[in-house]
Amino acid sequence: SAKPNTNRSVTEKPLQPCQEMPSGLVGRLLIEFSSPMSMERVQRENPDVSLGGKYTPPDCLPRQKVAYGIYIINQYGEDTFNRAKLLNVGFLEALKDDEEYDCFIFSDVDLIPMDDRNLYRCYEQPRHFAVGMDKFGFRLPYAGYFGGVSGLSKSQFLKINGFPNEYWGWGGEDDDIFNRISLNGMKVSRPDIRIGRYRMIKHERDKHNEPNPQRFTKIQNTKMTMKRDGISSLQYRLVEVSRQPMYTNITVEIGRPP
Ligand code: BGN
Repeated sequence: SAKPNTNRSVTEKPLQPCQEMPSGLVGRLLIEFSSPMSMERVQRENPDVSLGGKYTPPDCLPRQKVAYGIYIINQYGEDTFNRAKLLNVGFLEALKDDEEYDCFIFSDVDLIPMDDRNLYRCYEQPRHFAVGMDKFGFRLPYAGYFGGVSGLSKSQFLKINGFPNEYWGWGGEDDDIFNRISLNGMKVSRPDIRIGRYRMIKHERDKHNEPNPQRFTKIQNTKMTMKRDGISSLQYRLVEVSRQPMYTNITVEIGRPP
């Protein structure tokens, strides 16, 4: 006597690829920081997110495997901040979790997107998402700006040897990344200025992130430095990996300026 077939993978219809533009987007979002947001509320409103901030659409087959997880990369200790090196760490640590990730979105922690049509996926060319930030009057501060939030596929990222590890303190590392992209024959792609809008969470001036006086000369030398300085030369020491309900918190020791 044949048992009823309870094996889901045999009985369920194969999932259809997800739509190019997901249904249920609302467009402009009301972003204001006057009422406090709690992690509990974020959790309650995102019940499909699992431990470590991982998510996969329940009803369709994703076309890309964006690091479908949220990783916060936290610099250990009190030495000078190094944004681009932390982003490199995020790339490698996410891949340690899942070697199938093929798209990486790199975001400053203080930027909140104001429109859900600004899709966090990868594009034919490296993507600059944060084209309209409130502090710049919702415009690009200059044509070659690549700061705030950006996204590269795994192959685009590897083509430019990742991001520079040698920008200590504020400024220039995003311009170096822009140079890497151009020097490798790629072009930055961007959303419409009406869609790529962001609000920055107000905060006091960061400690240990003074403007880097070397940045002006460093961005002149990307062509030479990018071959040796990047994901290929990245060195760091993992201090802690902590899986929270909505994100994975990674603390790393990345050294200090020479
Ligand atoms: C630029 C900085 C960027 C920064 C933007 C916006 C430099 C390099 C020497 C000119 N670049 O001037 O890193 O994201 O301003 O604040 O300082």
